[in-house]
Amino acid sequence: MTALWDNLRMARSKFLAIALIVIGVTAGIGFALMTRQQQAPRATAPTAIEPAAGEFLPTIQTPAAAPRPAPEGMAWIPGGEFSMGAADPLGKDANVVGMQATEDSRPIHRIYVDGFWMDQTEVTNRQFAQFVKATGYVTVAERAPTAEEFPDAPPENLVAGSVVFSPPDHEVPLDTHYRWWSYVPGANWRHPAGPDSNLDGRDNYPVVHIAYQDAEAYAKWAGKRLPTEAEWEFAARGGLSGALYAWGNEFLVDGRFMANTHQGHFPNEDTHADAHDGIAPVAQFPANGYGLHDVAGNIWEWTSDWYRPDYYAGLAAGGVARNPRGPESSFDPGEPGVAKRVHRGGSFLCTEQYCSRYMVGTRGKGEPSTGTNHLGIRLVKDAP
Ligand SMILES: [Ca+2]
Ligand SMILES: [Ca+2]
Repeated sequence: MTALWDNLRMARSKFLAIALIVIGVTAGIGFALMTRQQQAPRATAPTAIEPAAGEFLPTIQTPAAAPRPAPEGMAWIPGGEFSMGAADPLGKDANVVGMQATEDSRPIHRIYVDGFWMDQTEVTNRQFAQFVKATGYVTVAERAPTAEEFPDAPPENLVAGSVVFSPPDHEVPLDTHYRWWSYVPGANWRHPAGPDSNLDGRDNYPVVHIAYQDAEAYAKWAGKRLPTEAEWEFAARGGLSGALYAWGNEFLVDGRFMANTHQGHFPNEDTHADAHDGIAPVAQFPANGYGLHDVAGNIWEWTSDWYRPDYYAGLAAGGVARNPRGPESSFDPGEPGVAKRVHRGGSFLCTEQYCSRYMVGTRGKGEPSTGTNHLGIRLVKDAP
C-alpha cells in the first residue's frame, strides 16, 4: 500500500526542500512538509473508510442529440446516469501492489451528468503554443519559486523547473518515488525532459508540466473548462457500464494494446510492447465509445474536483448525485496537509506492478502547483 500511494505524493515543495536531481536516495528520509501559499481549503480528516460492495447498473444515456455540431477536435458526450467507481479486478491478487488501486474508488455509486463536449485528445503542444503565443502566458514551471512560497527550501533550490521521470538503470525497491522522479531545473512544457530537450517534431504530443493554474488559464483562453471528475469518468466509460477499462474487460483486444502504458520491469525497463517507450503522440490508439483517445494512459489529466478518499461514500448515501463538483475540501490520508485535485486516466508509466490507474474507474491526485512530464489536460465545453 505504501508504494502505491507514493507515486501520488509528488509536490514541488518537497523536491525543493531536499536537493535537486535526486535519484536513488535512501528510503525513509523524513521530508519536511511545507506550507504552500495556494488557496487550499481547510480540511478535516475523514472518518474510517469502509469501502462498501458496489453494484454496477446499466448506463442510461440521455437520448437528446448534440445541440449543434461539435467544436473542432471535440466529441459530444451525451450525459446521463451511470455507475461511478471501481471494484477490485476479478482474479487479481489484492496483494499485488498495483492492483490495490481501487480502495478510494468505492463504493460504486450512481451519478447523473448533463451532456457536454470534450476534447477528443489530450491538449497538444501545438495547441498550447497557440495559447502562449496569443497571451504571453508563463507557466508555473517557468517561474522561479520564491522564498515566500517555499520557506523551507534552501535558497539554491529556488530555481524554475519541474518534476521529470528519471529512471535508474537497474532494479530498485518501489518504496519511494524519489528513486525515479527528479526536480530538474529548466524543465517545463517547452523542454519536457530538461533544458537540453525541445519540442522539435512534437507538435502532436500532449503538452506536459502543466500545473493546475496553467490548465485553468489555457481553458479560459480556449473558451472551455476542466471536466469534473464525474464528467471525466462518464466520458471515459464511453457508454459501457462496469468495464475495467475504457474499451471493455480485457487489457489486450485481439492481442492489440489499447493504451500507452508501461511494460517491463518498473521503473528501470520499458520494453514498450505497446510500441511507445515513454510519451506518445495523441490518438495512437483506438478511440472509446464516445470518440475519445487516450483516456487510459499516455498522460494523466487534471479534473476540477478536490480529492478526498471518502467523497464517494458521501455521494452514495444521497441517492443519484446530479452533476457533482467534488468535495469542498481536500484530504489525502497519505499526505495530510497537502491539498490535491483529482487526476484521472494514468500515464505511460502505469503498470500493474505499481500503478494500474489506466483502469477507467480508478483515481489519482496531485498537488495543484506540481506539473510533471506525465501530466497534462483534456478540456470540456458546456452546451449552450
Ligand atoms: Ca508504452
Ligand atoms: Ca490520458
